[in-house]
Parts: sequence; structure tokens; C-alpha cells
Amino acid sequence: MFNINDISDAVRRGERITAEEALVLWREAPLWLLGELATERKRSASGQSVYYNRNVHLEPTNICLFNCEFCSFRRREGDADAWYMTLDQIEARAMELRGTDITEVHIVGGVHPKHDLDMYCAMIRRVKRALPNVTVKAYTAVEIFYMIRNEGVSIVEGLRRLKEAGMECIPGGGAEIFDAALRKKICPEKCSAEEWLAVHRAAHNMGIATNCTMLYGHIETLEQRVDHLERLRKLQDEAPGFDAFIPLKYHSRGNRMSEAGECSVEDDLRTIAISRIFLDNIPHIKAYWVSYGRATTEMALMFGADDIDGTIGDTTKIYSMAGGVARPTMGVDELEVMVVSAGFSPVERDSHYNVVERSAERVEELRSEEYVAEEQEVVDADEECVEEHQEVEEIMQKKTNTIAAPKRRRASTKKEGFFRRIMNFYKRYPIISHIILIGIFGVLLLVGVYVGLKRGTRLGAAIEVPNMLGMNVEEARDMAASEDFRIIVRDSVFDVDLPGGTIVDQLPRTSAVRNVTVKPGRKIYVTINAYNRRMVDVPFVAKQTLRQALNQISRSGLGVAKLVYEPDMTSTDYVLRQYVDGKEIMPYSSLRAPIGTDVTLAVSYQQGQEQVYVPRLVGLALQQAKNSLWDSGLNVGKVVYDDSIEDIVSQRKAVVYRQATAIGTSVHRGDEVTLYLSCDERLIDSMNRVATRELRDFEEQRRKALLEPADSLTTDIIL
Ligand code: V47
Repeated sequence: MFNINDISDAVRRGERITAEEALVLWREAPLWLLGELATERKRSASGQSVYYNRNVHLEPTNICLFNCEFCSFRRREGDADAWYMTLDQIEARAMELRGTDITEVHIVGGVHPKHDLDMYCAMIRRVKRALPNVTVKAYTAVEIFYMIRNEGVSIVEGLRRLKEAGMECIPGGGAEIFDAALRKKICPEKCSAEEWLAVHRAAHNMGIATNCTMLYGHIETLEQRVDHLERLRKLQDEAPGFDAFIPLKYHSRGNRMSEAGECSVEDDLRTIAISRIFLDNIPHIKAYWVSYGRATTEMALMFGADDIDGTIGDTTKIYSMAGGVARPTMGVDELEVMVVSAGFSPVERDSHYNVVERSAERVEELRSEEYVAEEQEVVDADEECVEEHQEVEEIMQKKTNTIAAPKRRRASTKKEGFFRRIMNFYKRYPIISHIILIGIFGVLLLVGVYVGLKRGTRLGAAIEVPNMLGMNVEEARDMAASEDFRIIVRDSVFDVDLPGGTIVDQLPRTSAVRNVTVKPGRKIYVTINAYNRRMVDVPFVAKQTLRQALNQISRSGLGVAKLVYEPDMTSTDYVLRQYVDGKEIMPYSSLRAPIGTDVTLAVSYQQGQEQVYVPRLVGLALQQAKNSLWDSGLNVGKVVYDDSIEDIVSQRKAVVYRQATAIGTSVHRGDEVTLYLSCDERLIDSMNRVATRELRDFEEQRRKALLEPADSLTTDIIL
């Protein structure tokens, strides 16, 4: 059947099409028809839903044994921009993600010459240890085949060990194009198509879900694309287990196939539509927004895609290094706007396409810094208490075996006797019994309404968090004891001018103009000025994102002297180098410095990414304002205190009441913003109201801009 009308009728009837028919559609069907047919198929597969998830990628290294023609990510060991994360660094990265709302970590990287199966398992274990409730989707079949072959075990045994380590599903990478001749040209060292398929087949047979991909838009023919899809469909028929197919558009920057150029958006849409129509046994088609950009992704939803992947949080470089989206990060609101704009309903999913339900309360809790800090404390406590817990568990186990069983039996016989007496009373006095029952029901109803109201409105359950900046931690503890909250020292810094034990920061933060309430008994986390100027390790933060680097620096008790921005071909907001006292720090430097030492960071930016917006600083304490500026890619200019500041302690309590550059102004990365601080509450209060209005106007403008689908939208900062 090679007539467009016949083929489209067959598609509409829900019938499977052949490879030849797919080729006819691909070549001859008008774009609108492909959109219509694919959307019909999409609707019967997933209705009105379009899925997204909250995820991050972890790319432990870009050092790779293989040297594929299309790859812009791969580096050799010793190259200046090669990176490598140790197990400790991997775990530290995962720890940073505790308390966030991600549901998946996608691990994939170069095939490192020194990594063996144990190492790959250890990486998963480290991530799972830090994030036990998050799904690890790990390693392409290419990496898996390599590690398994080197280990000399069967695919099943290798997968069993990975699964035991915590791998729950397998991403779809490494498939590229199955055609043997072409595979030999573009990725000759990678495992063959048959080997790739064998890994996925074995995974499916073991109940491990996987994804599949196709790298298209380079030098392949349409016949080779269809052949690729056909092999995937065949495997899915024989051993179902693919959750999603992801057509990956080839990006041409920075690799040896650049001359091939990139395919058109029309080709992208046709590819997505044919995939949806042809792969009738694969439940989901993913339009990976990191590869397509926002506008094409939105259109892809009208050509059969029902998944756009996730929030990413600027954690993958495979695409940015090849010319895809530069700093891939998307908020849930942005993902949802994209789906709604295409006329579908956004649905958050987990790695297995289960719908993630989040209560409003839980979302609020996850968003609050307080919760993040609390989670961190739980981690520390977990580690300290592991042995203690084991002991307690053993004792409890013994107790349960010896005492609990007879006790339960006694309780149940008592219960039965009581129940019988009630039934006898009911039979003898039915009217009285009913009156009593109505009474009990009424009382229960009243209690229920009262408890419900109390919970819903949190009646009487809130206490105001005091501003403790500048206070001594012991004084704060006394106050906490009388006001029913707890003080936890989370961190220490060192300031020669301040007495030891002075509180310099607190979470939740509060100020003269921002009241925060918490439930009684909650913890307030404080950072204090250390009693002694201890030495700390200076972490090596080059090759990390700026945000990761800032986190690590602050956790080490160090500060930032300056961010020096430098143009870069491939990345924005990555730390290129770091200096202490003008001396460059190298990975092997093992430098220790007095707590509070400032580190200078050389940070990258790509052409076109020079501008950032000035965040709101009014209402923040100095350290908070500094953090906010650095996070936004800016530097702290002059710090000017007004007359209300009398001494060093009041300096610590001071709040920004004016910022020299207004909220939302577009400035050059690395620019300085001068801050004006005061302790005068009335002044702060009135300036704060002005700032709130400015911020609202700015957010309104951004919201409007976001609703306009444009690939060029800037999401550099979240105020
Ligand atoms: O296998 C590499 C591709 C893949 C380029 O399973 C390139 O949910 C375009 O597989 N231009 C890795 N593509 C990424 C991947 C993936 C991504 C998102 C989600 C999932 C999933 C899987 O990236 C590689 C290769 O096919 N790739 N270089 C390039 N220059």
C-alpha cells in the first residue's frame, strides 16, 4: 500500500505500518497530515497528558576511550578541559541535591579507561546513599557493554550487579544509527547494533525498563532511519521494556562532523511524527527540550511527542558543548507553560511514568530553605547514629520476639469480651443504644471539625522567628528554650572583628521587615562566628557549575573575593580556574587556608550570554545579598553603611535598604552592585515596599515574556 490516503486511513484505524509505508509518509505526506496522524496516535497512547519530570544529570567524566565523529563532549585524559569526578565528589554532588524535589538522577559520561564494573556500581551506590528515594537511571548500553565485556561476565550477571547497586532503569543513549556501515563511519569503536540491542533485551527480560534513541540529521539516509526504528520495534515486540523513544537531533558545533550541518525544524517534526506512528508498541515519544530548544519542543507536542524530559538544572553538557541549549535549566512552571501552550495537560511523572502527586503543603515544605537545612541535619545525624540504630534495632528485635506476641494475644481476648458486652447491651436496649450512638457521633463530628479547622488554619501553631543576627549563640539558646524552638549550629565562619559565638546568619531568615513564623518545636539553623580561626581545606571547584562551586566554597567556610568572567566557546557559568591570594589552585594543590579566606573564581560565559538581571537585594542582610549577587553572576561593589550603624554587631544586623542598580536591570556578567545598609527599621520598611513593587513589575514582565514561545528566552536568574 503506497498511496498516502491508504496509508493514512490505516494509521487512523490504528493499524501498524510497514517500513516501506513509513518511507512513503516520510517523503510525501504534507506536514499538517503527519501532525494530524501522529496526534491521533499520541492521544490514543496518552490522551491529553504530556509528561515531564524533575531530574538532574550526572556526568562524572568526559574522558572517553571512544572517539566518535559526532561527539563534542569527549576529551582525552590530560586535556585542559577534561573533567573527572571521584567517588567522594559524586557523593558530595548527590548530597547537594538532598531536600530538593528531584525524582531522578540520570548518570552518563565518557567511557573512562580506568573504570570497571565495580567502579560503575560504586558510583550508583554513592548516589543512592545520598538520595535513597531518587531513581538512578544509569549508563548507556555502550558503557554497560564495555564494562561487562571487560569484567568477563555475562550481560545478565553485569546487569544484575548494576541493579543490585541501585540502577533502576537504563537511558537510551549510544544507539546512534544501527546501520553497520554508517556506524563504522561515525562511531567505529562503539559496540555494534546487535550488542546494543542485546543489552536492552537482557534488561527487559530482567524487568529493567529502558529507553531508546536515534541520532539523526547528520549523514544518514531516510532508509537508515527507518531501518533503525524497525529494529527497535522488533525488539519491543519480542521483549517489551522500552518506556520511551527519544529522537536525538544531531548538533554540529565542536565535532568532526560539523560539515554535515544540522537538519531543519521540519525534518525534526517529521521525524517525531513518523516515530510516533511507526513505533506503535513504545508507549512514549520524548521531545528532549535540551536538544530542541523551547519553540521546537512546543511544536513537537503537536507532532506526537508526549514527553519533554525534565528540569535538568544545568547539569548536562553533552548538548551545550555541541551547540544545543546553552545552560539547560527549566522551572516546572516553564515546562508546564510549554505544554499548556501546545494545548495539552502537563503531568509530572517519575522515571516509570507513574504520576507524581504533590500536596501543596509538601511543595511548600520542599521549597523552604528551612526544610533543606533540616534534611542536611538528618543526613549528619543518620551517619552518626547508624551504629546506635543497629544496636537499638537488635534490642527491639529481641524484645519483639520474646514479649510482643503473647501481649498481643492478651489484648485481643480482652477486646473480644468488651465487644460481646456491648452487643448484648445493644440487643437489650436498642433505643438507648441509638441515642448513645447519635451522641457519640455528634461529639466525634465536633472534634473532627475542630481538629480539621485547627490543622487547616494552623490555629495557634505558629511562633514568630526572632532576628538573632548579632546575638551570642548561648543567649539565643536561652531564648529558644523559653519560646519553644531549637537552635542548631549549622556552620561557622570567621570574622576577626566579631566575638566568637556571634550569630552571623540564620535559617529561616527574618528581618525587621520580613516576619517568618514556624510551628512550635521547629529548629532554627544558625551560622556562628567561630571561636578560633581554624584552617580548612580549599576545595578544587574548577570545572563545576558556578552554583556548585559557590555551595562548596561556602560549606568549606570560605568566601568569594570576586567573580572574573571570561568568554568561552562552549559554556556559561562554569568555573574555569580559581585563585587564593593571586595563586592558582590546581586539583593536586591540597591547600589549607584560614576559615573566611576569600577565593577568586574565573567563570566562563558564551557569546550571547553576557547579560544578566540584577536580583532584588533590598531587605537582605549583607551575606544574603552577596550570595544572591554571586548566584546571579554579579559582584559586590561598595558596601556603604548609614549613620544608624554604631558598631560591628549592629553592622551584622544591618539590612540592604538601597541597591545602586535597580531590580531587573540588565547588566554585564561580573558587574558590581553597590549596596547601602542600615539598621533603621522605618527606612528599611519603606524601601522594602518600593522594592516589592519593583519586583512585582519585573516578574510580571518576565511572565509575559515566558508566555511568548521563543527559543531566546533568558532564564538566567530566579529572583
Ligand atoms: O548517545 C552525542 C547523543 C546521546 C551529540 O534516555 C549527540 O531519557 C546530538 O542518550 N549531537 C546521550 N546528539 C544522551 C541520551 C539521552 C538524553 C536525554 C534523555 C535520555 C533518556 C537519553 O547524545 C548519545 C548520542 O546519541 N549525542 N553527541 C551531538 N553532537
